Amino acid sequence: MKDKVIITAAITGSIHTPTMSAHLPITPQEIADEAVLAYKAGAAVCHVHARNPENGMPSSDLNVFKEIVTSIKSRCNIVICITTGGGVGMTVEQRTEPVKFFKPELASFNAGSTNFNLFPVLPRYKEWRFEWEKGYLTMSEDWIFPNTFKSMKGFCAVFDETRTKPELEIYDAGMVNNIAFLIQVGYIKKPVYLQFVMGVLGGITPSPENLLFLVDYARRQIGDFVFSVCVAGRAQFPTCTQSLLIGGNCRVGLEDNLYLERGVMAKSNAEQVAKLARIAKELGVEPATPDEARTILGLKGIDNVNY
Ligand code: KMH
Ligand code: ZN
Repeated sequence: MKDKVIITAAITGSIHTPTMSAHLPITPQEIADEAVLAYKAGAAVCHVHARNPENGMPSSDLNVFKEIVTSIKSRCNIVICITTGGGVGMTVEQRTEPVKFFKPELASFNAGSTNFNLFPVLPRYKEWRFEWEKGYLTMSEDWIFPNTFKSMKGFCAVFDETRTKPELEIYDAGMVNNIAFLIQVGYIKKPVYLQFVMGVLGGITPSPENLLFLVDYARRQIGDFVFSVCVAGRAQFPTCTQSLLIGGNCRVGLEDNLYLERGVMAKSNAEQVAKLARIAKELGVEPATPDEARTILGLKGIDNVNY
């Protein structure tokens, strides 16, 4: 175990839709407020997606991103990690644009293509708050989340140019191999930061054995790295706790899990961050500050971003 844990709060994402929780932040103001509250609860990093303020649909609009990141930066020094995963149906260009423009310290980098399926939740809802939601979730049944080697090469060029550290999102074991290859050919430089993403239908399921396997496999393929775990669904807290025990970091947030505990919806990202911080402290692990996270991850610093 390490004595510090980097807690990331993934604030709103693009998996959940407004009907699913009244607490899902939608407007730039709501997203920024949630990030600041998550910081106060112990998060060192916030992972940021944007949504159309009118209807909550995932968006790649630079003006919306700008409102979010400038508002967060004006109030706290949390590390901002901008998504390049975007949302279902977005092009690679739309996904890259916010990193090109804002040059953040950290951004997600999806380490391979996968079936990214959201459709199994459809039968749970009879009525929708906004018209687009049902079609968006239905469309995912035929969606391959595209991260070909050609597009990953493109992402690497953008990350290099902007000196943005990639948070390498790994949905399944083969993606470890993709990263090892990108390191070998010089597109990605070590030391790397890995985010094991578990529980997406199309990727690996969360279990203690699977997390141990991924970490061990990555050690054999890549050598040393810093890692974190995020889980879609109810295994989020147990798997994050396992990550604490084996020296990893943790990502929580409404992006991937709308609940605080079984049957109890989270009212905010901060509630989830506070719960994880509590568990960590009980185990003798302190939440890292944003500046400590910058040192652990080797980030370029908040003075070198473009927002
Ligand atoms: N919500 C995760 C399952 C990204 O933003 O690049 C996927 C994700 C991808 O966070
Ligand atoms: Zn995301």
